[in-house]
Amino acid sequence: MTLQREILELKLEDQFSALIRAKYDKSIEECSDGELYYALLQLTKAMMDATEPNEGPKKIYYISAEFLIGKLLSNNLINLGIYDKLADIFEKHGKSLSAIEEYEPEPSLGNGGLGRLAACFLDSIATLGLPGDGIGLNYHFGLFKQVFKDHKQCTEKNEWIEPESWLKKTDTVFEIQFGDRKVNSRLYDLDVAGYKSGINQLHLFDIETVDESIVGSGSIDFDKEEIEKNLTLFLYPDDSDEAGNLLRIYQQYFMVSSGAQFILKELREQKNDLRHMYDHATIQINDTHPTLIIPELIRILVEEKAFTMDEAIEVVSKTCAYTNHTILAEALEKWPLAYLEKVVPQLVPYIKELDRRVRDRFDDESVYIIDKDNRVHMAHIDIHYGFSVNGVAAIHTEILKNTELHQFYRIYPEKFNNKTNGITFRRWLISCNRPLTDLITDRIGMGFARDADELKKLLDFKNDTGFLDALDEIKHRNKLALANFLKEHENVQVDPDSIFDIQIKRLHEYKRQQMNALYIIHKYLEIKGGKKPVRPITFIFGAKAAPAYVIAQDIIHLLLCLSELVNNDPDVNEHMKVVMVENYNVTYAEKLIPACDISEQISLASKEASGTGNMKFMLNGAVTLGTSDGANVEIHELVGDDNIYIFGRKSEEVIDHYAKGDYVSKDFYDRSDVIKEAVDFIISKPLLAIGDKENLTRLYQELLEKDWFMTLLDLEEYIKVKDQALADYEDRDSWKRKMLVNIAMAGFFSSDRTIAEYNRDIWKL
Ligand code: 26V
Repeated sequence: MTLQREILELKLEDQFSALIRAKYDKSIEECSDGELYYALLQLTKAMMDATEPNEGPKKIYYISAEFLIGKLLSNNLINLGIYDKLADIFEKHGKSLSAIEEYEPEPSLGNGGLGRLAACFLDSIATLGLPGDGIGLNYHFGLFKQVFKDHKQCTEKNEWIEPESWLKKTDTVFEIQFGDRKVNSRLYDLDVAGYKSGINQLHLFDIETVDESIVGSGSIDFDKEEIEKNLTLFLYPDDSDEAGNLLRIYQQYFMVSSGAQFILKELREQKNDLRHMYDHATIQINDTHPTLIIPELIRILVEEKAFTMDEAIEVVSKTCAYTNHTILAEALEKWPLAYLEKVVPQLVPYIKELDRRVRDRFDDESVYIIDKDNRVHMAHIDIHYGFSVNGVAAIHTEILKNTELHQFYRIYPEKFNNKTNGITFRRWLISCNRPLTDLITDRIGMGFARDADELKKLLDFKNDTGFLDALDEIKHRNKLALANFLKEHENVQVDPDSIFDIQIKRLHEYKRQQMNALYIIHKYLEIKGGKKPVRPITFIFGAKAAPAYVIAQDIIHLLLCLSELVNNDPDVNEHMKVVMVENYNVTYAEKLIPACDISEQISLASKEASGTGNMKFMLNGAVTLGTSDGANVEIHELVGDDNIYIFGRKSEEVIDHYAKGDYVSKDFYDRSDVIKEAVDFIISKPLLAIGDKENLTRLYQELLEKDWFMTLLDLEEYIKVKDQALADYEDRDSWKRKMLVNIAMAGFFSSDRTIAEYNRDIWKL
């Protein structure tokens, strides 16, 4: 150890010891892990406070309904460059930093990929030293916490805000107007530390009169009409009735009006000319939830800043850019004009004016903002009145241009661009997989933490058996750690020598967890029939389903019933296990991903805009089993045929089936004994003995009579290719090489690259 490092370490240790002496009057040894966590929280916040902010003449505001930030301690320590030092200090005192990290509650300010992407982007924006803040809402309970009862998903509130937390209460308060009622929005800030770089902020707005007590314990029910009390309690409150829909609009307007006022305040403080707002700010609209910021800004400029309508529209259109994250029709928001009239009547004349101008210019109903049923198409506002429209993976952007948004592409070809998603390697490698990080650093240094392309240097070790064995050993160690965790948390014993096959993502029919379930049934029946796999397989799932999404609930039920059946069947349970983890979240992902052998990315081609889990798995040495969908296509191009398992119909064929309406699932069922056997098993005696007849029968019928996401179309090929992957796993040397190639080629998927592209093409900071 160099003298300088020794002094630095001493200083940090002294600093920390003094802090806990003052806080608890104890030594490190005497503190509990919980106490150490709160002390570290305080130290880290103080250090971030003392770090320079990223500044510059222009700033990006990333506005999003979701920021799935996960726990922050480990990431902040890494980015401040003190993680290793602290880990050593704690070890010296008989404590473990990873045990201390467990004390942090995980905020659930997001649902899935869209929210996690926003969090990765904040990390990369700060790391690249760009001035850029997030704007969102401070949900007190966030997305629900999932618990399983009777093989079904139940929902509870997820409390995460403690008296001491990362949130910093500010003095900034804005007035928000809903018709003739006014409420106050208070700003809370979270520091976002870049990797060995400056600090940015995540601005989370909260209604001042919020009242957590209106929600009972262990429940997520509350009075949807008590806006003053409920507005910032939950992310995506149930919208199956009018009150729920109105609440979502209240939330959206609260977010954008707070955001707009905040941005204008910053511009004013910096004495920037609002007439050139676009020279000082870009607002990146993350999916359509924040779309109302466009009419809101126009309204403010016209009513309070003496702009003409033409001027306001021009300035705002040059400031706002839109990212599309899905082509699923049900996710493209369309609010009834009548609802907007109820919640934000002051915006309605502006929305009508924006629509009128579109109608003046184009004689094509499909691009109107307000349709013939008086519904407002949020994405259409973004596309007409923003300067950039981007998709999130190459194939997704092509589908937007050629199919989904083709009418718009014809009008505005120059607005469309692709920005393939990425992930921050600080969290998804350095923080979640220390052993692998150490191995990589040992061979190629730490440069990849800033320049992810340096991972390619690992290709030099393709024939180095020492390195390949070390990789394999690390994978095994991570599997063992996960097995221990699953024993403790899910009460299931899995074999660390088995193949870990993992599918973790939101539950949705298009992601086809049900296809994986049918494979499991197929394997189960094979084993029952005497055909044993060479090596045991552990199938792991993690997924939350929207409470009102009936078929998704049925799929969860099937998975939980299968796990009960398989894990307790002595003929089978030595050869396979099925685990559905409870309350899958970012923290869980950080434990599952480093331990994965096969990464399941099996969406129906054309439906998964990008996926980002696929990138995280690849980076941690898992091999993808996937369709030609989203970023899988780009992973395939990078690693080549030998290092990925691709199956299933291509997007063109799928889109063609939708256009012709000629997919009939029953035909596939009738034609194949394998399919028939697997599907019939859903309503077989052994499963009905465990599960609920209503749920299982409904799912069975759905697959036979509708199967909108074409599970049966790809099932046979899925079984074939998955069996091939499992067989190939036995050629250990070749599999280790596949792992290596996946890690080495993952550099492209660093969110630093994605953000550099956003900056180059859209933000121009
Ligand atoms: C839609 C809905 C509709 C029902 C209520 C809740 C809810 C919440 C969010 C959304 C929008 C979903 C958009 C989304 O999450 N897209 C995902 O974005 C990821 C980041 O770009 C991408 O990797 C995933 O492929 C894409 O599904």
